[in-house]
Amino acid sequence: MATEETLVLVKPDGVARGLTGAILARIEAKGYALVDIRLVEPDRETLAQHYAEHEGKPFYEPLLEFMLSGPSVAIRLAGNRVIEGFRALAGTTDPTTAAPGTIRGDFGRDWGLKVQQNLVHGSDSVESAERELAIWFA
Ligand code: RTP
Ligand code: MG
Repeated sequence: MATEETLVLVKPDGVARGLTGAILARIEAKGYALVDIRLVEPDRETLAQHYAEHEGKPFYEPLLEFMLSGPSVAIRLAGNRVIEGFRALAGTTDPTTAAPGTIRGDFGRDWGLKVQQNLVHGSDSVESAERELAIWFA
């Protein structure tokens, strides 16, 4: 079986708060392999592709504005069951209630803004990972 890959993003809040290193340390300590990593400043079109499934939702526009607010770090990450494994490391979407011990649970909270600023993105399926990796590592 070929080793699975996923797309991880350290979102603008994670980069701006200087948490990239701490997040990478958790990923490396878990044993996943960094295949590629780059600082990215996506345009609106790239983000619209990435978040196509959320178009029309109330948080869609604030989400794009947030993602345009500064650089992110894009990571191609590999390992057996890395898709579900990274999402377990990340924790649930809402950082206020994400379990302590997860990235979102330890470093995130509600800042009273229009969108959840939850530090990281991780692909949610093999299909999503293939689609998203093609966007960010074209
Ligand atoms: P992600 O895609 O970033 O890994 O996170 P996720 O699967 O846990 O969350 P998803 O439902 O895909 O939503 C994508 C991102 O949109 C923002 N969001 N804000 N009600 C809200 O304020 C809200 N809901 C979603 C978050 O930044 C979430 O990660
Ligand atoms: Mg998602």
